[in-house]
Amino acid sequence: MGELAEVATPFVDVEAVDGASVRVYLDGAQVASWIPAGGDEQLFVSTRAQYGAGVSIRGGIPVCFPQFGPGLLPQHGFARHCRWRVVELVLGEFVVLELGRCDLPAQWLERAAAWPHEFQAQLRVEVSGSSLELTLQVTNTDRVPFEFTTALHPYFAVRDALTARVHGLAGLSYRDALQGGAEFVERGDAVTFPGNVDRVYYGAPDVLELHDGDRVLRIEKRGFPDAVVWNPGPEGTASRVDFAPGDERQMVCVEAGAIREPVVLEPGAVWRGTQRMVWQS
Ligand code: TA6
Repeated sequence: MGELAEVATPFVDVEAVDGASVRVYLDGAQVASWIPAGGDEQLFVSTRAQYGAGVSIRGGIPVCFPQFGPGLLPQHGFARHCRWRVVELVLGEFVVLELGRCDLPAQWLERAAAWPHEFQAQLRVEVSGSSLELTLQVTNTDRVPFEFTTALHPYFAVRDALTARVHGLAGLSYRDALQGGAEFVERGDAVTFPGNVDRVYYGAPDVLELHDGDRVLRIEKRGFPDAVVWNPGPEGTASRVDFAPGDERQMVCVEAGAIREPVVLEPGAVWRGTQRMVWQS
């Protein structure tokens, strides 16, 4: 396990024999680097990102659980602010990290009072060749059913967000956070990022494509019904201390989520959602 001296926050590197690699921080179980075999960095992390206990790294792949977006809990839930434990590591293949209610730091136990459930969350991160696969598994270890919403929130590095396009969402209904949560139907062939874009697409197909110049990233999902696209635009980066000016041109988020309909989990039941990214050029 590695540790960056200046930030003293532990991470795990998984390096496949073919040269593909991924770095996962224990804080937030946050993937912060993915380099496919023969490729270069596919994830964006801001130069102003903060690291360490309790903070979420600006970029990489935050885990939103047990709440996506704002609500009773703080924005995106508490999982991204907690230190996860490594429970399995197969060098060159995958790592599994785990979080349970017993792992929540004291300040989060208080703030998580709105979601007082016993749970076990596991994130499996597997890297190989041109793909990266993340599976979030949630088990209800409580004595009563509980509900949650969730997302895996990758920040993909792009050469220029102004020319990046996401294909596969045409004709779908979406909720636009920038229009007070009003719902619309996607009329374009592709979603573009001329500025701030913040949408949840309902019942999204399990395969989307991110086109960035001549580069194509295939983004697959299983178990997550919804997809989110986000770019903060210049106002969004200016209003957050952990973004640098101009970062909005270097990233787009294409997320897999269970958002419109909360997942309802009975005691002992298990839910799984997977997002797989395949670098195609
Ligand atoms: O996934 C999109 C979104 O929920 C946006 O509404 C935007 O706020 C973004 O995530 C980032 O949120 P954060 O709390 O990390 O600044």
